[in-house]
Amino acid sequence: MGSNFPTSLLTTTLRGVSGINSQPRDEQPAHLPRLYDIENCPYCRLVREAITELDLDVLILPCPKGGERFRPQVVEAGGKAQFPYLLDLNTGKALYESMDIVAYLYEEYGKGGLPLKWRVGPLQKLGSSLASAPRSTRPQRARTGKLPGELLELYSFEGSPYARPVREVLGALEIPYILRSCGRSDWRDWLLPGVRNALGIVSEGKVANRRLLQQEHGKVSIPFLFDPNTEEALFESERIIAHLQAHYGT
Ligand SMILES: N[C@@H](CCC(=O)N[C@@H](CS)C(=O)NCC(=O)O)C(=O)O
Repeated sequence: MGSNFPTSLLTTTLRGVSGINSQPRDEQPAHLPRLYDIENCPYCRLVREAITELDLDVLILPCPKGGERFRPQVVEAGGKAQFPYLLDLNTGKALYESMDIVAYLYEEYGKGGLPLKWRVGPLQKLGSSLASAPRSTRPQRARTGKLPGELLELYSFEGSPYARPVREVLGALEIPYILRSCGRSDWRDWLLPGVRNALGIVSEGKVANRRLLQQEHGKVSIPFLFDPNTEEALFESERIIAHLQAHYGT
């Protein structure tokens, strides 16, 4: 992935374990919470980190600069173009402000209250802004692509340096997608897929989406894309990006 990977890894490293570890959940909410999101926005990143930590599946509606597909929905619903914006049809709640959204998600879907680190909002925002810098040279403006008939499903976790470039492409093309959370909850989850393979270790972690990948597709490797429109199931970020460009690119 050329120059793409090192800066993505740097962004991940600068956030430590944030957006990597998960508290596995037994079931998902009835409706997917909707996140109007900008991939490279440091405030949206914080919300996506909490989404990984809470092991939540959500619907991502990309709103890149210059985007016309979903941005108007936010202005109409909330009165201004500010991101992140969360709309939760399970409770009817609609929120701006990253820290308010994180606190809401923990209150509604968390198990033990808001973790200490999330109580120091300004520090998190500063850390996330620094971590966003290495990716600031990536194209971030909308290049609106074709709208898939059925929603794509991306298996990802916020800290994955391989999943980030895929999310950036989906974001720029303004392609909505179901984000299937695949954070880590077990030491085996930390081994790279090739190492697990070589050692004969099967990843039987507690995160449901990881288990599903293992059971249905024979391995856990992030990112993974399922495209119901072409019925393709794809591992490997470069293959996924090529698929997106070929089918939905402009
Ligand atoms: N205090 C807000 C700041 C949100 C914010 O400034 N987001 C930027 C994107 S990083 C934004 O909405 N910019 C307007 C735009 O993109 O049109 C929060 O923490 O959520």
